[in-house]
Amino acid sequence: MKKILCLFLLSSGVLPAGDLKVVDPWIRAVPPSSPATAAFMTLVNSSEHPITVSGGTSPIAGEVKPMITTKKSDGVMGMELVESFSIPAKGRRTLEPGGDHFMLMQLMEVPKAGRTIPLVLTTESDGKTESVTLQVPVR
Ligand SMILES: [Cu+2]
Repeated sequence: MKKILCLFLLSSGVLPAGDLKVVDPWIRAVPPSSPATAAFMTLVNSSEHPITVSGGTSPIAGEVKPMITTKKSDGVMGMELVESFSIPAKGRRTLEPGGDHFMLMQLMEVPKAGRTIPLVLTTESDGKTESVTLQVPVR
């Protein structure tokens, strides 16, 4: 049954809605002078294929990119842009403060606590590109 479903999805050319679930997304409120902020969430892949998320778009930011947090040998924390986040088949990936996140750069508007910000993520699975639109609370 699962094999038949998978073949059907392959031929349809569309990543079905619901394959990538986004749990508890939020954007960090920042002071007005801040050039960037971060979005956190848990990405849950309910499909039989790995899903990658290469970033996205938001009306408040010039760029939305996946970033990881790094720690140098001297203990200094830093951040590094990565090509994408991958979520294994039937797996999940948690983006949280001090770890992975989406960086919202070149802020055109400062996200204030209590607001809700649209965020569109670009996903790829099995060679097909899709987008997932989120309404993300700021806190
Ligand atoms: Cu960052």
